Amino acid sequence: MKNHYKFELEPLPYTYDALEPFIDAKTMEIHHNRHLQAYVYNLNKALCGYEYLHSWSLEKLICNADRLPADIRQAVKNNGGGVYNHNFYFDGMSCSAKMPNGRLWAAITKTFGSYENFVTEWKKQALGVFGSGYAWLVSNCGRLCIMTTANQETPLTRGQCPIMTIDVWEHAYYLKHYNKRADYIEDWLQVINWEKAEMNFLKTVDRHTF
Ligand code: MN3
Repeated sequence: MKNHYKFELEPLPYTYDALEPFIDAKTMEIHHNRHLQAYVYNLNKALCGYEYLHSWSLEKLICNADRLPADIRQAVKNNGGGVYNHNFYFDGMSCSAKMPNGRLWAAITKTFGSYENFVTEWKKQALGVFGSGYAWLVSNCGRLCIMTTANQETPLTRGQCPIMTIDVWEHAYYLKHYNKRADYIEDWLQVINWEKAEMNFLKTVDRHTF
């Protein structure tokens, strides 16, 4: 994946209909091919006149937004966050979701008491996002917690390492689930890419404990 200017629309690792019946093909197509495409386009548009920023990674742009020229700062925050968050969200789903049994699973059951408790807390947080945003499972030095971000803010700017995320902007579910975010969250729980989440978790554990 190209991780600096000129940013590109990263193809999904599955087809648009792969997550049926939980997430419908039309929602996936519009979400990826229009919403994410617009974030990519607008991020490039903001950066195009600033050659010295063309080698900066997406993470560097997001984490150093305060160092950016004032006239593009908000556009890079919004659209850079939009690209980062959507890539994370799309990569974090799978049509062949297997229940986990690795170190993340052990950490989840240890932190929350049980998988059921984790799901209860996850639903509460994802439902509680007022307006548009995301719920995240994050790791801080290997310690798990669930957090939310508004609009296109990322956990990176709060020093948290993301493990998995659910996009709760209405465009992520409105065509199929209408206003019923709880039903969408329930369906999303069926398509978590646990292998990817495990990989993300191991990266944060390795970084801090070895
Ligand atoms: Mn979205």
